[in-house]
Amino acid sequence: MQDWPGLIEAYRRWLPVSAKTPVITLREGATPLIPAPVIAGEIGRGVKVFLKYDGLNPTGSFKDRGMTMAISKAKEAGSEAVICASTGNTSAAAAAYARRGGMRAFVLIPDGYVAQGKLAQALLYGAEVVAVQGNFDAALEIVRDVADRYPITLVNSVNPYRLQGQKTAAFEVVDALGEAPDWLCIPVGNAGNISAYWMGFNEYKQAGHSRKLPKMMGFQAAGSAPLVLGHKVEQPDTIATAIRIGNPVNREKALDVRQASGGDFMAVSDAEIITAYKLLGAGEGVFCEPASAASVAGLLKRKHEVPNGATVVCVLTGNGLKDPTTAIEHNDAKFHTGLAANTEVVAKVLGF
Ligand code: AN7
Repeated sequence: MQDWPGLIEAYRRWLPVSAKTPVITLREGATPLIPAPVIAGEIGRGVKVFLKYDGLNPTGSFKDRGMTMAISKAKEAGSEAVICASTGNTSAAAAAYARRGGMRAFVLIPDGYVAQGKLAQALLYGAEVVAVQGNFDAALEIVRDVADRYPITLVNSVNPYRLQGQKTAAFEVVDALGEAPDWLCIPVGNAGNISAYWMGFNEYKQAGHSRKLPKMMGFQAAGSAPLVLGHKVEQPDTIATAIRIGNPVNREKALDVRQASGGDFMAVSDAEIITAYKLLGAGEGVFCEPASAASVAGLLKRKHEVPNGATVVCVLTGNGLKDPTTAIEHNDAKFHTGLAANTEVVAKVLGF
């Protein structure tokens, strides 16, 4: 098998890069589309469900797709430093790609609301991390100001190159299925990814790679669902810290996507997110982070509306290892601790 070159090389003709662009890559992309028979079984009626497991990117989330583009273009423009606000995954990706490109990375995070693995990554990759006493939305305002005033490139999803890179996930889905799915279920925070997928599906259709476009089904956590409510949420709250966002920057784009695709936005509760998270783990053998499970929670909530025989793709945006704390607190496993290291004792507790 030929070595995968990373998504910029693989999809070069679809991306705003030239021979002069220094490609900063960790060979992101080419993530698996995994059949999900247990989830499909909950729906029945010949519905097929697939998981786009973007948690298998180099830093463990879909953010790598956007970051290889944003960082390569920042490097091309001569930038020496990048900055972002983040609920965790953007900071991990920005740090890894910026350092790989020999640039400084500054990241602002909401103090106390970033999953352990993500914080560990930002630190280990060599970012300069600032934890602020405020939520993601407050941190984003600050980094926008800083990027306006100083020679630092902003790499949040207001940076258009981010969405360019992220649209390649839609290409991969169509390449794998040979057609676009009927539904795409996706977690929504800042609404960059849903907008990027829609762009990708449209470009591929225009080029004749697919005949249809999916309905775009965006799911937000009930405690931070500004797109469902139709207004900002001042104090967003959810166990899915990745999507703890009250004022999405790509709001207008996302509303257009909903309309143009005939899709919908809906809120899922933390309890529904955790149910889907556990089903993915113990039912399908797929470990994603809580925010990602919102896509499956949403699909199960809307299962009666899925047409018979339809193909559904749920996007699993981040790896479960990002947030071990939630996994350890929320599972239905039998966990026997403190036992003597003795075969009889162990066999007995296992029920033999
Ligand atoms: C796992 O890292 O906003 O709707 O700062 O980490 O494109 O914002 C993360 C978002 C879904 C939402 N799933 O995507 C950040 C950040 C996971 C995420 C989303 C995020 P968008």
